Amino acid sequence: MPDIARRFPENPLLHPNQLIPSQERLQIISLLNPGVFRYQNKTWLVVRVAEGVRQSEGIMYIPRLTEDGLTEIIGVPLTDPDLLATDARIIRYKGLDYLTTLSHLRLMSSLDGIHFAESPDYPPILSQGPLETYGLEDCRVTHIGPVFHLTYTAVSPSGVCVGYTTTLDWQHFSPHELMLPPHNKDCTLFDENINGLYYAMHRPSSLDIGGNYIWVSQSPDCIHWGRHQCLLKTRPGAWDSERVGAGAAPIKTNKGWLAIYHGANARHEYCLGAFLVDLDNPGRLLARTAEPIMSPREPYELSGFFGYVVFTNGHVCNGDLLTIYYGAADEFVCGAHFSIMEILSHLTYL
Ligand code: MAN
Repeated sequence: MPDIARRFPENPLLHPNQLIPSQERLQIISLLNPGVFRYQNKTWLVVRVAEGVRQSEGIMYIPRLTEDGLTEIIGVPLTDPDLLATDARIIRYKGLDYLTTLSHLRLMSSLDGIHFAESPDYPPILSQGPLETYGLEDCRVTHIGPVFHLTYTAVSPSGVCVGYTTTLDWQHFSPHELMLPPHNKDCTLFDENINGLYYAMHRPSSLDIGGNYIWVSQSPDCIHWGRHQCLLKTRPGAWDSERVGAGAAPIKTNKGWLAIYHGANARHEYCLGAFLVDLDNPGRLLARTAEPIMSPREPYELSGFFGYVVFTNGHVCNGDLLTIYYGAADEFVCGAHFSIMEILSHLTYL
């Protein structure tokens, strides 16, 4: 498959063993899928820290939170006939779905965009309330005026939905809100209002008729979302045949808003592609890449917690240079450069 990414020679930038678990009884399984922003002349990552319980012989442990934020660990014998564990990420037990890991978000910053460190001045972002008891994942950060908007995946027994919070200083956050109900994830705001309205891309899922498509919606206040339009669908037989989901805030170019997205096929292989929407009407799709612009090929992308995955939800732009940060094999954080002009040249217009 084609690949126009220039990967950082320093990859992976972050390994799970580089940070300390949030509690002694947990271990960090993966550092992945960071949201990205610039603040105080530094590049910052909102890293997803996925933690699990060290497995002991014959027992599978499932971590989750109570509604009061306390960690609870369920132990299930591997021989239990009610246990269905065929995916490294999700298990079904007694008819209910659980995640094998529990994620929270941590801030890490860097002067050079390569070496990232945590600071005690910036506390982790932890689950709040009943809709986040299976954790917070895959945060997108959009900077509009003085406000940083965070849209992330909030998981609980009630489903997978889009959570939302804002901050001005990364030390104080507004109470977490439910932005879009289940099943919905991969939500990013546009970093400019268009015709006086906020715009967001997101990915609701339909189980039977329909599928895992990217939708675009608008809002007068970033609370009430409507005028929903289906924007980008999966393509049968292609690399993005099963699901598509938006990355970080689309990039404004003179040709339109350029969005980087992930697509997966039936084998759960995740690649990145790009599409372009109209500057004045983001519900109008103009062009899309036929082939991926980046596909898993390095050892750290091909094998890990969940292999054959490149997944991005954060980037920074500097002129023509696009730097994406991405999760590799759902275990490591990596970086890659692209030329925006080169991505544009790979688009096929509709
Ligand atoms: C889903 C999400 C992501 C993850 C990919 C690949 O889209 O859970 O967090 O990176 O799958 O496993």
